[in-house]
Amino acid sequence: MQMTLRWYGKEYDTVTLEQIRQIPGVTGVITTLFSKMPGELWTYDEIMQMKKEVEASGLSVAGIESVNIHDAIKVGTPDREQYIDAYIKTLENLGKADIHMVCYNFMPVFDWTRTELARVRPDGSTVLAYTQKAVDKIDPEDMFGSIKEDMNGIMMPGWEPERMAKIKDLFEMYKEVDDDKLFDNLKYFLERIMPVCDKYDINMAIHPDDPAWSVFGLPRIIINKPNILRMMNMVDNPHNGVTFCTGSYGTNLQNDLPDMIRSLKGRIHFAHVRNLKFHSQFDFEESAHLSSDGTFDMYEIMKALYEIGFDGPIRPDHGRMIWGEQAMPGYGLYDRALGATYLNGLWEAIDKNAKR
Ligand SMILES: [Mn+2]
Repeated sequence: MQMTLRWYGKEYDTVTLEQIRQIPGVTGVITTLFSKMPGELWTYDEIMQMKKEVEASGLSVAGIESVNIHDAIKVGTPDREQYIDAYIKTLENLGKADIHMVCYNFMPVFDWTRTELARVRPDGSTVLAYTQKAVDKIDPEDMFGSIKEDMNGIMMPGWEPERMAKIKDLFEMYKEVDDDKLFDNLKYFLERIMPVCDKYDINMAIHPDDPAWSVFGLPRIIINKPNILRMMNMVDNPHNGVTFCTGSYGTNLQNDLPDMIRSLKGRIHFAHVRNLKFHSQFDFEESAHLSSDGTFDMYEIMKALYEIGFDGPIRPDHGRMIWGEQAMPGYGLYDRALGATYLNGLWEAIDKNAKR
């Protein structure tokens, strides 16, 4: 595996490449062209400019998170063709730039849903949190309002004001889309892009829906083992793979994370590893990475990744906000650096034990 950190680009991120480079064992970043709207073409020159900047700091671009999918593709409207064509062109440009992993998601309307971006924990740290009760009480539009207020003026992926201004229209678009239709539209998209992925050896890594169940009545499909195996089988190409995000699949306590990892051998192209602390089945917060601080056994998760021969990029996922840091919620430097170090420690122990 290659340990990485997510980096949004110097205009958007409070963390610098120089800081990331000083985290022991972190050799690459997962980045994006953050100003691009879903459906917009990424030119070769723009990609190379970003890549050169990263490489000048001594790090590599280990992959892209994300190239976002336009709603027309998810809904399956006739104008999806132009957006798929643009997506293919973007993949081609990434391939030419020698970038071979692309994370994306197929979530309708919202990228992810949390009800609090700064829940205070007993130790004074703040974390992202989710309570179903809060979601059941509010309107999706109010949801956007409250999230926006909590962002410290920082734009967050999937919650771009331009998109959220049209939230009513977005819900209207998805009215006729159920789980099966969403699967069909995903299959159509994947079949169209697989030839360019084969040509340039690009691993597509779908990110699970977060939380892993339907919110606000919208369909959600990338949520559990049967659904993800259905997706792997419906387009049976090794380039059709997943981002294994423990914090997202883990929102559903029915999901056995190490078992899911083992069932996806050869198809996990990217891993997000973080822990959650559950207070009840539908009330959880994003704890520190350490097993004892949350609900998941991080050793078993890393061991399952090790045992399937996972060799892609991995990153600590959202971190707590600690030591007075001001950053995009979940994306500060300090706690993610602690997370990377902890995950590297687990990996070293597992590796040495296996070779003994
Ligand atoms: Mn994730």
